Amino acid sequence: MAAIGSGRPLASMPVFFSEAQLEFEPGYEWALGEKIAHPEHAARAESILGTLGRDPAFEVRPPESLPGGLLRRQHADALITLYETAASMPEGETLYPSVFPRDTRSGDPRNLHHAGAFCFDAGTPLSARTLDAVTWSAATAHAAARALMAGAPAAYALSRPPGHHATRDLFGGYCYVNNCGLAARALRRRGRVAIIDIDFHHGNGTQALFYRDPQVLTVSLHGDPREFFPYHAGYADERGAGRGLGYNLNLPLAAGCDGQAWLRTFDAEALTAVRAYAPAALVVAAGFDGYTKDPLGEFTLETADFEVIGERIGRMGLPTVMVQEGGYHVAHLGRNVGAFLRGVRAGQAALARSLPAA
Ligand code: OKP
Ligand code: ZN
Repeated sequence: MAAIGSGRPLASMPVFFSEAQLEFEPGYEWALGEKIAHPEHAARAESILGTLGRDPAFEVRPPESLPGGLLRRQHADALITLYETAASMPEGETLYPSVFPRDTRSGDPRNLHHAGAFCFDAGTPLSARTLDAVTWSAATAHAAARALMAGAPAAYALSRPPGHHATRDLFGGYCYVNNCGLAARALRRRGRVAIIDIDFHHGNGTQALFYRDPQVLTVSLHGDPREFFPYHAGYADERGAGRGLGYNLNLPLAAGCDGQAWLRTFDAEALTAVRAYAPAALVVAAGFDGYTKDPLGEFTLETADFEVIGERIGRMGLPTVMVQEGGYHVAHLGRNVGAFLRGVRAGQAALARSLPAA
């Protein structure tokens, strides 16, 4: 078998996506007492497919189905059982947990009235379609990691619903299964893995999964959690625990942060930490809600900034899986993702040209 990412930059980058991911629609959520259209809807994936689908630089294909039992190796048995229970909800119905017991051990995952025991926020609904959609979303991340292990230098998982807020036991923040976690776990068999989270929101789920694990470095740049979701995690003093101490890096940034300031922190802190760690592979939690027009995020990143971010990542010269996270300006999401992925390719290609031929 080829070493991970041993290939030259490919004629086309593999993009994984399954139509089943379009079947889940959260519909609405409550924002400070008001019912609003849910930002995490299927049109996001269609926007991305609209850009990548007609660019020969990318090859969109369905992932292989996830190996049985894989979700339960990363997540609590009860969490997955809850999604299975929800699969028999009446078609078209959505359930928003609203009772959150402080003692989460009291939850029965076969009773949907107990869903709040497995959830940490009220904007992340369950329906009959949730299990199928999140399993296929997870499959895209797993397939992208497998593409690297087969020699691809880079691969993109169009994972929707997203994953970086999902912990071992809890769903929330529009996330049900931690897709980046699954990619990192697949790659970890070949060596140390670094995860860089560029979504506007802190990846609290990913942080929690690997908090005690020195084999996976987690780095996140995000809006200051004193002001932004998930509020209860993402502070700079969270640095890992036990043998994992020193292998979690949080870089909170102030609202209004622009591309220049963002990239300064990215280079000086995030990429420096990854370089020092010298991982065998990189996973990027690729959220685009730092975009200046994004309705949720409050940074002022432009489309061109995402291309530069991609290029810097590509120039790291590491086999890289990009896993889709947030990004809610639907009309511009596709072009932001396209710019980012083209940047990664350009960065990897530039590096390959500057190295002596093998
Ligand atoms: C998901 B991802 C209150 C708003 C709650 C949750 C944001 C989840 C973002 N109704 N917002 O990181 O892009
Ligand atoms: Zn986000």
